[in-house]
Amino acid sequence: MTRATCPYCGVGCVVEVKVQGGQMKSIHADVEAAPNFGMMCPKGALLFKSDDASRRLTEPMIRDEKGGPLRPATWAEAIRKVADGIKDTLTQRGPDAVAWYGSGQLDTEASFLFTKLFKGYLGSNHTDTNSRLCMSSAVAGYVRSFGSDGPPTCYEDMDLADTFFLIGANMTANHPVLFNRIRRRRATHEGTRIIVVDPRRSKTAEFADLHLAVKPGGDVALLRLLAKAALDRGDLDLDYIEQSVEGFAELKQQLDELDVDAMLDACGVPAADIEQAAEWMGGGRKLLSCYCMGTNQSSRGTDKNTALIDLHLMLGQVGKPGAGPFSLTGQPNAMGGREVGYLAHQLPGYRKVTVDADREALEQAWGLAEGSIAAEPGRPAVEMFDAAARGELGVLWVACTNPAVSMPDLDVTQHGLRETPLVVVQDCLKDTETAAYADVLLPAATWGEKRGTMTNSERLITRSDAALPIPGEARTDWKIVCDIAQAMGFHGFDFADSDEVWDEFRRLTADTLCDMTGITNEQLDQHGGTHWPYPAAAERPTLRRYVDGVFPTPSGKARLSTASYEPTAETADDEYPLNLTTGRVAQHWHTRGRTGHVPELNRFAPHPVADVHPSDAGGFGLVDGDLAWVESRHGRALAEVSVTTNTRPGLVFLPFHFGDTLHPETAANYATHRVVDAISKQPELKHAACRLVAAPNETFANLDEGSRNA
Ligand SMILES: Nc1nc2c(c(=O)[nH]1)N[C@H]1C(S)=C(S)[C@@H](COP(=O)(O)OP(=O)(O)OC[C@H]3O[C@@H](n4cnc5c(=O)[nH]c(N)nc54)[C@H](O)[C@@H]3O)O[C@H]1N2
Ligand SMILES: Nc1nc2c(c(=O)[nH]1)N[C@H]1C(S)=C(S)[C@@H](COP(=O)(O)OP(=O)(O)OC[C@H]3O[C@@H](n4cnc5c(=O)[nH]c(N)nc54)[C@H](O)[C@@H]3O)O[C@H]1N2
Ligand code: SF4
Ligand SMILES: [Mo]
Repeated sequence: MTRATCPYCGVGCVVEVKVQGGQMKSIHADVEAAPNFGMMCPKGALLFKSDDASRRLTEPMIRDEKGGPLRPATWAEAIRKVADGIKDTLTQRGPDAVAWYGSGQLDTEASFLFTKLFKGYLGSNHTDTNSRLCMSSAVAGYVRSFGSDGPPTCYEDMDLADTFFLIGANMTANHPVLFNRIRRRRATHEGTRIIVVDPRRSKTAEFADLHLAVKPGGDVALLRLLAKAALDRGDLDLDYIEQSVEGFAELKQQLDELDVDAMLDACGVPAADIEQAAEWMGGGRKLLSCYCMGTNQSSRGTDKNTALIDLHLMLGQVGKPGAGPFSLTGQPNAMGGREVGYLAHQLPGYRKVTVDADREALEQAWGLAEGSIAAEPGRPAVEMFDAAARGELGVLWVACTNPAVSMPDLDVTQHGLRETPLVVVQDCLKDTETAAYADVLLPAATWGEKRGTMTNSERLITRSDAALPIPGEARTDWKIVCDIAQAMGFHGFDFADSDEVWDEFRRLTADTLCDMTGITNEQLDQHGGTHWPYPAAAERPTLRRYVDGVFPTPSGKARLSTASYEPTAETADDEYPLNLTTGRVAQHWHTRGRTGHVPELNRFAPHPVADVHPSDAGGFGLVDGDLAWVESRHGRALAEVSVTTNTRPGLVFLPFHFGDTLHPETAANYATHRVVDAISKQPELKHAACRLVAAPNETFANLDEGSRNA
């Protein structure tokens, strides 16, 4: 038996892998072990069937000319090509032409070393990741309200809350083990209430005591109405506000002057339902809010986050058992990536590139000359690909992510990949949509084959071990970074193993807000996991943050915002009368690298299905089961139509899992757009104006298998 952290969602389930005859035979979870205590979802339980040897990239490959064929290469040749390409680009075009696009699925060790190489040694802050499409509004929200990233809450709060406010999160599909925990609480604690805010009647909404079918993008209007109701009901915790919160007078004035009718119209939720929700959220009941992409993937993502945190601060529901604003992480190590500072504005240990002392601390620790780290933030993901499309990049190194499916507005993204002279793709599969653009393919070891560390949604750090040998010539991600850094002549990358990398990173967190100096390799091997903060001098890890009501802001108080409702970037009009939202189904993980090859999962979702309300389908001449193009101003995506009242009139829901390897023009992201939140730079993947066009001559090869969104 080998212990590993599930490579899928941010719940971070710890599982036991059983190997027999050189193959994975089964996956179990230990009932005693945190964080999942014996629970798993079908995706996790079927992991042992998810490795498709025929698709594995087991040797480096090189394309000698753009668009030409790939050929096998030795590591020496591939490393040389990447190292020389970076060196030449730096000399000829400077550090702004060198970029890395990574992933919240890399382990902490690899994410840390990519950050160290690019920001420290190459002088390029152009490192960003798919977390920009995922968690950056949550980061911006926490920083704006609390002065620091990182959730205040932990999973134990789900065993203690009275009211769950799930906004923009379809937890039955996407954080299933946590949703089970919430349901267990309701089953065993009388009076527990679950409120779900989602424009769709998702499976999660079906379990709710109250479903608020908010208009797409209407969350800030709803949250302000809830704050006003709390104020009017006398539910505010004035002592807490007095001691721990600033900005109350301004927000109160905003609420006093709130145009209630306009806000009711903007959110589309009946006033009586808002009153009911306010009653269940107030009265001193322990309130736990869980939120995810419905709040983050918005041109108002930071405002949505802070308006929610404002509500918690005014109700005094922060830093108490069973209470708090809990941002659910999507990927298994997106939290760890934030800790190592892999986003374009960050540095390891929750430091920032713009802070002199932060840069100096790392330059000293790494033995680099003063000024080695650039003081300007790099380009966030969408800008990075925009720059690529303008021909401004010489090297783009993509690791552990499939942007040719997952980035918004794919035409621009794919153009950027074509325009960049040296595209390096580091993946465990050879035939991803992004690999089609690679000039060098670097074969990576994947889950189950390597040792490494991850941090889940509740700041719990766990360690995975290798159950199987690494196939062929593949190497671990952290080792590939070291090999290339060393080929460029850099010292500081001569680690004997991944434990040494962890030790270097851990020490760099000393005296920072995410201090992990107490979390040694030995400890990670003994325990199921350990929360941070955990300074070496502390007796135990910190389960909940801000319990003393003191926040890492200049005044020590949390900050209320005056965020106000603004519509989505695109709104429906005569030409494009519908609103497209995109998201996930329970069976698939992102671009289906694994789940697309597990028959038990794929059978239920073999191709994209667009949920369309009956009042909309007829107008476009469509009936259930038809194929149609979901068309926007940016492009179109093919899907099977499911006519269902689970979506609001005017709203089309399309999963983004399917890329061109399934069928040309199926990716939802051909139809999404590139507008980002002004603060977090997260793209608005949840809203684009669209229309439907019947596609009677199209077919999916596997149409007979049938499927319906979960
Ligand atoms: N099965 C599965 N699980 C996953 C993943 C996966 O690919 N598959 N991916 C993981 C990752 S990386 C992430 S980030 C998470 C994402 O987890 P979630 O955020 O739960 O997933 P989504 O389906 O993207 O979006 C959630 C909901 O937001 C709703 N929504 C759309 N617009 C709005 C709006 O304006 N307001 C509100 N309140 N809601 C809106 C959608 O209808 C949808 O039901 O899941 C993780 N878990
Ligand atoms: N329209 C729309 N678009 C979206 C979203 C949405 O809701 N709507 N959600 C966004 C969000 S939240 C996210 S997180 C992204 C996810 O989007 P991506 O990150 O593009 O999706 P994945 O399919 O998880 O890509 C991971 C890649 O890493 C490879 N891989 C697996 N293990 C390893 C490993 O150990 N090492 C290396 N080097 N490679 C490995 C896999 O084969 C796969 O190619 O999509 C975003 N895009
Ligand atoms: S809930 Fe998430 S972490 Fe747990 S088994 Fe399922 S996919 Fe894996
Ligand atoms: Mo995500």
